[in-house]
Amino acid sequence: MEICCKFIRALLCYLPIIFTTLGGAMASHKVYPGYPSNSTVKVKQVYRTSYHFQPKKHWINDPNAPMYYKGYYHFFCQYNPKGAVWGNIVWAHSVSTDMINWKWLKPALTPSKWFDKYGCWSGSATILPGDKPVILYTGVIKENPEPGYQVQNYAIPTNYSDPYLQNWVKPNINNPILNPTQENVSSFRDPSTAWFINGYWKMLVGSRHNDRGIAYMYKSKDFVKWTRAKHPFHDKPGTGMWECPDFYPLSSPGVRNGLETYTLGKDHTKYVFKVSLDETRYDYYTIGEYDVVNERYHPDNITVDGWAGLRYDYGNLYASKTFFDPVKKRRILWGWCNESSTTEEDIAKGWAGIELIPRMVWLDPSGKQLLQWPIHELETLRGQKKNIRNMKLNKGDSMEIKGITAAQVDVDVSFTFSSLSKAEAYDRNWDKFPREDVAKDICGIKGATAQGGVGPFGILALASKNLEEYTPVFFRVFKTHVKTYKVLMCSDATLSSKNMNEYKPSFGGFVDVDLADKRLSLRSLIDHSVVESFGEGGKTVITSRVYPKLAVAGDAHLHVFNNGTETIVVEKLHAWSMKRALMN
Ligand SMILES: *[C@@H]1O[C@H](CO)[C@@H](O)[C@H](O)[C@H]1NC(C)=O
Ligand SMILES: *[C@@H]1O[C@H](CO)[C@@H](O)[C@H](O)[C@H]1NC(C)=O
Ligand SMILES: *[C@@H]1O[C@H](CO)[C@@H](O)[C@H](O)[C@H]1NC(C)=O
Ligand SMILES: *[C@@H]1O[C@H](CO)[C@@H](O)[C@H](O)[C@H]1NC(C)=O
Ligand SMILES: *[C@@H]1O[C@H](CO)[C@@H](O)[C@H](O)[C@H]1NC(C)=O
Ligand SMILES: *[C@H]1O[C@@H](CO)[C@H](O)[C@@H](O)[C@@H]1NC(C)=O
Repeated sequence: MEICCKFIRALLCYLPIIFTTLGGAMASHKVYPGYPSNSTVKVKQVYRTSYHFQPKKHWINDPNAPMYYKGYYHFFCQYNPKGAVWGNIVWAHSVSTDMINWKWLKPALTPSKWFDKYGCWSGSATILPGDKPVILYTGVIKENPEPGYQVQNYAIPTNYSDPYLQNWVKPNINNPILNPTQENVSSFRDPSTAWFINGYWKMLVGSRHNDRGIAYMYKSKDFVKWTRAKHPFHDKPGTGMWECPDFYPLSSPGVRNGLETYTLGKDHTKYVFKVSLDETRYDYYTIGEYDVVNERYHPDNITVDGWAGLRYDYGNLYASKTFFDPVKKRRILWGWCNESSTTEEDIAKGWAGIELIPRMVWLDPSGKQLLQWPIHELETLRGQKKNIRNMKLNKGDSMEIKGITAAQVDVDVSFTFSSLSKAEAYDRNWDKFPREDVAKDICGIKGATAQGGVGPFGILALASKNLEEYTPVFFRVFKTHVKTYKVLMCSDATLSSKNMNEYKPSFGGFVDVDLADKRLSLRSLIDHSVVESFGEGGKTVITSRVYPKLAVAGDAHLHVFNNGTETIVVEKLHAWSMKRALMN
């Protein structure tokens, strides 16, 4: 039945892609009239995270303008100060010395001028010479056409001596810096961080023309008068609106140090271009080259352009943004993780949305994809530790990891096996699934309960005592008809909770690994209602939101398991109870 439906969906996919109109509402968020201003009386603590970024209450979404300034990391995000659903958006602002413990400041930008009267939407920071930060953001000047008439503005701090940058001004002169002329006035948003090359500042703005997603490039000598480059920087038919474009240089393969954004176009050859695709609500990137002369981006042919390609996260991550940390010379990725609960549940909780743990990103030694890893500062929250070495798991075994707080834990494990001969056959019909969903669809068919050959093996996160509820995160190895191996990683929320109303997908992604050493590693950051998992050192990352009824707080358990015929050895496991971060 399940499989049958998937095949019908796969067949439908062969028809030309038809994009649905977005039903009138704000392109990115459903609008619930009245609700955005329902104030929260009492915030429900159950499901609140203990070490992921979130405000004391209410709704957050896109990360905005992450940067470092005079000893502090600054983080801004889209925030509804009045309620737990999208609306009344302002720029929340927090500062930190480690990106883990945060101090809440007053909002940096709120609608106050004719050029942002109906909203201060997403944007980015650029550090101008002389250590002068400037924010570029989208202002909404009219409610129509829906989701609003969009322009680009700038804001600057009023006091550069204040390391908290508590006050920002939006000068009347020169704002808006960009008015749509040929661009679609209601699909024109999310200015990127700017870079400087050959005497010009350059930046990108996301847009669309019919079903063609577009990143327009603009250039300026003085940062206030901008003109559009002749061609789009990059575009692609059939992909719909491009939100939050991000573009940055990469160091050589395997080198963890990041590069300053302003060095774009200088001495290196590889770049990342990322967009958040409104139609699918995932973030996609390609690795490619920057043609400085023609002001265009060309994805390499080893990465797939067109959104069947690479994602930062195969679960809930959207509207991400990177910045260069000049202190530790690394590029850091911030991503928004929305709730999987219903709007009614969010209103009852009094909050919605978290930001994922900031991740360091760098180019994999293969040059074919990025690697991502939680910033090392997170490790300062590690407390009570549990270690396991060389423990065998036969088919059907599951072993509890005791002595840690399983609802609030960082677990890092490597699994080994002695042979690939028992790997299940990869069903060639699966390649008929829509390409961007193949891994997810296979995870849907082959869950942890479908016994296999090499795998499924992994962890059971947020498990209730008698396994009425659990969220398995696991690997499964397939052998293809041409005798190569495919490694699938799944994070399956289907059995996470008895609650029927929530969004409980089984997310999946393939892991590009050669298996020569017959070893696979998994690190999961488990935090009450989020399971953020890094497969094989950050090659494949999947985040799930889950809301167990039984496996809460002290009643949550953590297991390792194997449901394949090949014996799996837990070579090493480290699990740390996590302390609570100082959070806003
Ligand atoms: C929220 O506001 C709506 C419309 O103003 C009202 O009908 C509803 O009862 C409110 N809900 C809650 C949970 O307060
Ligand atoms: C600017 O910030 C510095 C450092 O916080 C502070 O001492 C000074 O009073 C501020 N100046 C103004 C005009 O607010
Ligand atoms: C312009 O954007 C709006 C809002 O997303 C969309 O409905 C419309 O189809 C777009 N028009 C074109 C020509 O792309
Ligand atoms: C990909 O690009 C490389 C370098 O430009 C080229 O040598 C190779 O033939 C291309 N491969 C395909 C499949 O187009
Ligand atoms: C392993 O497979 C068996 C048989 O399908 C199933 O009953 C059991 O729940 C599975 N274990 C896990 C951890 O899913
Ligand atoms: C997060 O929520 C789920 C369930 O409502 C939706 O299916 C996703 O589209 C949504 N993701 C984003 C980025 O809004």
